Amino acid sequence: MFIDIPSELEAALIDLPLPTWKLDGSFLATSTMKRYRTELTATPRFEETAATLRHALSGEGGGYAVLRLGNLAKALGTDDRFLRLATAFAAEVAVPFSPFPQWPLWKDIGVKVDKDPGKSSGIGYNAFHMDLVNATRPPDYTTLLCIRPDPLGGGPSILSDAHAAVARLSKDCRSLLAESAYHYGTFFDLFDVGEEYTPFPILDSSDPDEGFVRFTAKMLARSELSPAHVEAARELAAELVRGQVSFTLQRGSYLIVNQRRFLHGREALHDGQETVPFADRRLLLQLFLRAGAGDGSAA
Ligand SMILES: O=C(O)CCC(=O)C(=O)O
Ligand SMILES: [Fe+2]
Repeated sequence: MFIDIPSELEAALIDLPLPTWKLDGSFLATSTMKRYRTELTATPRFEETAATLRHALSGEGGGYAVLRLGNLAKALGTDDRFLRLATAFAAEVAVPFSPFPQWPLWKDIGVKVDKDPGKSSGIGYNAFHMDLVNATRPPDYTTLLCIRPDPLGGGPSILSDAHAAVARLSKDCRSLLAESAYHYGTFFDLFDVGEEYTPFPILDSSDPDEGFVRFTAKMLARSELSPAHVEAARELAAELVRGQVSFTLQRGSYLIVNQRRFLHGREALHDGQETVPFADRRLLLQLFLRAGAGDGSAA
């Protein structure tokens, strides 16, 4: 699931004149998508790299990929030109968009020592979850671009095949997970992710293999649930951990997760974050993607 950029493609990408992107509402504009695609298609070995990426995300057994853009980050730095390249790769998978009106396309995930340690930008264990779990139409893909890893060496990403974890549960447990008995978090001011969904079922019986496993292990500590539903959710959380893979994102690594297949999270950052100046702490940029009609994963 790790994808290296062939060196001749890397060389061409360094010089690629990608223009600043335009938005159409909360989505990347079609004109930008077309322009980026035209530029990329003219580079050597691009089509096969994009095909490998799409296959890793949607092929049999797939569901996530890490595109290694570290050499490009080294050559270009990690500001605008690099972000345009990452956006162009993302646009080969689905349509980039921002559900948060206060954020442009990419959202910073820095490190805040005072925040709830188990939440986004906290320093602790960020348990298995899908992003925007309580929206009726969560983003089809969530993506994380590593600008700076934890300088103290912590914070590996964790990923787990959600449907494989569900398949290992008992029938009784799965029945409980299919009940509309779960809820998590707040919901306001979000674009293009549907309505607030509360309470929701974790398993959507309409499409057992490709539907979302609408889960966040964060609900175990933060939402009031009945004892039977808590127990079922705990069993799912344990199976996700049993099946997990983990790896540390390096500078320039771009993690793309198909939210219909895999759930994600992150191990704790290394102790001592308060001794690291804010500007040196781990920094990711997050971008969401919406699958279009006709590619087999439309919402
Ligand atoms: O910090 C990470 O690696 C993951 C963050 C995350 O999953 C989130 O903010 O939704
Ligand atoms: Fe997340």
